Amino acid sequence: MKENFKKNGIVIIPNVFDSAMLFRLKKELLAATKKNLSEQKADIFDKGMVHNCMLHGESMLALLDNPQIYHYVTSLFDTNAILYAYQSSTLMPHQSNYGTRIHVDSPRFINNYLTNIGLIIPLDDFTEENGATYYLPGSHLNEKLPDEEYFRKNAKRAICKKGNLIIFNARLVHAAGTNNSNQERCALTMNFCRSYMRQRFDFPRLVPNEIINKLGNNGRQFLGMNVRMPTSLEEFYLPEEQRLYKPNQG
Ligand SMILES: O=C(O)CCC(=O)C(=O)O
Repeated sequence: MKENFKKNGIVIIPNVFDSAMLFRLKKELLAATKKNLSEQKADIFDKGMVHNCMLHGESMLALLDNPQIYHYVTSLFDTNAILYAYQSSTLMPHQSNYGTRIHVDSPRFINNYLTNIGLIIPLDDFTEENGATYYLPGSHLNEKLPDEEYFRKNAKRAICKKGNLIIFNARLVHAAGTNNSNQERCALTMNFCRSYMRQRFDFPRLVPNEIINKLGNNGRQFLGMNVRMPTSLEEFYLPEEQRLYKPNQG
């Protein structure tokens, strides 16, 4: 698996999430999407996308503590990894979304060094018809992105079942498809970065304490709770067990 991940920039792990959990996740995501669509400004670039999914339901929050996610992120990437972003990538019937453009999820290219890792959690089967992700195997090894024609000709599809977990190097060139079916194609996406990088949102400040308190150690690590910066000398000199920037974070 590790070799495939290194060579192709992507692996698909079967049977990670059971149907009861998928049911709950999809219900929470659809409710959050509906609420979002009624509240979002009309002209934002990623309309329909739910950001910061940990705020929108117990099951989506609990994914931050999921032992399988922790296992794959820490073994394929970094034991001190933190969450860069946690959002949705749903394709409504007969629609595409912001992810449909050909893109990479990290603008930085450092030869032979992984800065971010991406997860796609399909909450519906990914099929050719409903917009399964396109990706170009091995493209994470190049700084330059291919042109549209080359990508479209050589891209593969991440055809897989709901409950599978798609893990990819954030430099892999990919694109969501277009959903040509009559049902929505729901998915959650997470992106993890190194512990010394900045997150897309300041999660330790953004997520209310009562939600953070529901997380275990792994979820707290992902949220960035071990690498918070002191805002005063008082916070800097806190006793070891209360330190905001914990030791040994890489
Ligand atoms: O929804 C998809 O198929 C792709 C998602 C995507 O492009 C992303 O996570 O960056």
